[in-house]
Amino acid sequence: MARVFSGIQPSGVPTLGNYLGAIRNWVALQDAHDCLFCVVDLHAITVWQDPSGLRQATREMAASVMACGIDPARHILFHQSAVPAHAELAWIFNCVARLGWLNRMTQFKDKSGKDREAASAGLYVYPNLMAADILAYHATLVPVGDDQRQHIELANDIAQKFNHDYGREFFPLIEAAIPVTSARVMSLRDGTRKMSKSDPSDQSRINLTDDTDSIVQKIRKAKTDPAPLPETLAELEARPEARNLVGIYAALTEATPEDVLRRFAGQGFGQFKPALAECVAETLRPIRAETLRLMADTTALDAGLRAGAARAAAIAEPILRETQALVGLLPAR
Ligand code: AQP
Repeated sequence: MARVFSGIQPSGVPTLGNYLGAIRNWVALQDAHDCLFCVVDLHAITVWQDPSGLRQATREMAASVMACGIDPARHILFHQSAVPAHAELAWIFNCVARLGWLNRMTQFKDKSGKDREAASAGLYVYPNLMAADILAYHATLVPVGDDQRQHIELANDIAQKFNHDYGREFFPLIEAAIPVTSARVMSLRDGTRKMSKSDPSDQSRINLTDDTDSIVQKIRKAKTDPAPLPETLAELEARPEARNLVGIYAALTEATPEDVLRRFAGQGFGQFKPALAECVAETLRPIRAETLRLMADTTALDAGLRAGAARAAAIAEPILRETQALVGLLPAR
């Protein structure tokens, strides 16, 4: 059975984009796979995080993914920093990955922006840590959004180079599980930028913990245009905000954007937005309620994460020790 690894950064409250692009697919994978779900706090600190905010966000992320349907009894849910094998393997991968490979990573270019010199070294080597996250468990299936495809390719380059350099087929080939139906959800303020939990504007996103009033208000204020919805998808090409809202409705109702247009063609946003808001609110209502319930007992939440980490470490430790032996590092014990 393929082992699944997936991570999510506690860099804010999870958004509808994280849900439709990632968490919902994790839930679906649970039935047929052994899964590790990781709150990747070491990735989050590649950009500044307020320490108490990070603690809160780590718990909130764990609570949210459980509220979405991840089962920590059948699978493993933990926070990355509690399993030192991630950071230890990442160092070895820092020595395997080539600068030229990292220089091509578009996420670094996007996140470092114009002031690249001021970006952290951690942000630059982020893909090496991501490769370690996956390969520390010899996981072979990684459910991610389309934006992460390049990082999975890099992880495979690292694995192959390691296997070649040390003369053993030790790390397996990783496959990115990118669901065809998972639309990339874009910002509510700018249809050309992805919806992000770290966007400074709360109005740009739907948080999984937003209540119905906030959802209705955010969707009412979402940027659109005065034209009614067209009959074909091609006519939405130059209308990224409208395209995004149609895509969200389609993803939530498990329909195609074409189906949505067939239903709403000719109607303006005065009619479409309330229908969309209702659909989003319906989906998020039970998730929000369960997240709040879990967040009310942080002692239990922390204990659950630590127990998950112990189970994760039991898989990763032997793989790390073998990696170290292949590299020629003397055993610690
Ligand atoms: N807008 C999105 N649409 C579809 N999928 C998305 N994902 C993120 N945003 C969208 C998917 O969510 C998973 C976890 O993402 P992450 O938290 O590890 O990092 P990210 O992709 O950088 O997500 P954010 O919300 O934009 O975080 P910040 O603001 O910290 O950068 C990934 O599988 C991703 O594809």
